[in-house]
Amino acid sequence: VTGDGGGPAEADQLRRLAVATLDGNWEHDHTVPSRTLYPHQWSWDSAFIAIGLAHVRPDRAWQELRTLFAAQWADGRVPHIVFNPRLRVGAYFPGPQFWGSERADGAPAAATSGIVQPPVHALAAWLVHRRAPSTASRAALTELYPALVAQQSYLTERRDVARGGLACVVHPWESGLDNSPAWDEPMAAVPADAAVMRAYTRHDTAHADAAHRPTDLDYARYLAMVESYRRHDYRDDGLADRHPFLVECPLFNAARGAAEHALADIAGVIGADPVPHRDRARRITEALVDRLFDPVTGTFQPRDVRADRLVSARTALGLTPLILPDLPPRQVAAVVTEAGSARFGLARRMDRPLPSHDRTAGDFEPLRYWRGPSWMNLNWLLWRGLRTHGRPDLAAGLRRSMIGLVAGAGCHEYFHPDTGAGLGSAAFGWTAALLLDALA
Ligand code: 2M8
Repeated sequence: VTGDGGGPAEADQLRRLAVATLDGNWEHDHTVPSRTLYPHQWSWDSAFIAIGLAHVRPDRAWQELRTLFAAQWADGRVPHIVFNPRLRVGAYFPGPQFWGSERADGAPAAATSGIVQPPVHALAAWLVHRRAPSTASRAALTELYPALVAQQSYLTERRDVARGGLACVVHPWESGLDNSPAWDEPMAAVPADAAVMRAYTRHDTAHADAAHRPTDLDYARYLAMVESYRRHDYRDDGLADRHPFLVECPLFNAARGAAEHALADIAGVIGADPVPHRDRARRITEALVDRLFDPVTGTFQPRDVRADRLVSARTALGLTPLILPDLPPRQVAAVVTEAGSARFGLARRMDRPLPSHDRTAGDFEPLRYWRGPSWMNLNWLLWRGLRTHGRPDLAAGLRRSMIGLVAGAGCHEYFHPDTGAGLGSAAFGWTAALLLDALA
């Protein structure tokens, strides 16, 4: 699992596998993360997928983003799932009936969820353009720019519950790392009973081993959090008084900051003003350092806003602020130290894949989803951060490890953090897409 894709012939073979995976998951005007587990369009998956499509099908990369933003809500939120109306009821749980987005003000015509995911889309749009600049890509940037700005405004104006400059996630699904140990402490305050799940049929455990997925108790809490938000038609006023889960996530806010940097770059190309974006980016980075960096542990940790304290788990989320180009040197050094520690094992020659959770922790679970396995998107974010902050040596080590994962197991959704064995879906969109980016 530590190979580098071998020679050009092996790299070509991997590229073909990645392209075939993306082709297989292409559905009319978007890409599904997986045909079995996730048959609709997911928000941050589409951003990562666009980054990969830019290398082979730039037209599809732009279509991917356009289709997603066509389902943007009037308040600027970009829903985490856009449901495909052609699929049978029950193709995914919880489906459109559970979310009931049609009853909320400002929801689009398409059925969607009511929550969001990390805003990595402006960065994706910028990278797609940079990969293949053309008249068409400039037109696409011009078209997407107001929507990307509205996405950011929503998060800044409606989700900064603590008024400290950071956006809250109202559900672990919004973080993208559903059952990360980072959410155990804040989730413990969400009342739920695993027996609730007897009233529902989970779809995920029909396609993946239940031991590799969140538990029924996790799901009962996930549904309780959706119900709490849905009861108020997904409005954000008064969240502090009524919502059981409010957390400032380092990855989510690092993505917000990186988005402002990308919007400044985009503004430069389309003749808009980059300055407000650079200012906002600076304020987000300052707030991130101020509110989420723990000088004692030397890492970034989520803040549970209801309890007003940092969560204690040290997960890979803490490494992701490295994507911010203006992260101060002290925090850059701290993140690189944390990544290179026995917890995560980043090295010029990696002997094991990058885990999603501290591998020295008692609750590290090598097979269970976001509680240990290696994920291509977290690898990619750290890889990008290392290049941004002048660590090409470590970036090269991580890149070899990423390529080695797919060379050893295929385009799996996640990988065993010791053996590199493939887990979850065997034909996963962002794994294929980000591999193409790593191979470029
Ligand atoms: C996973 O999340 C969904 C809920 O949104 C699920 O478990 O059903 C996460 O890995 C998330 O990050 C990802 O976007 C989604 C689709 O790949 O699957």
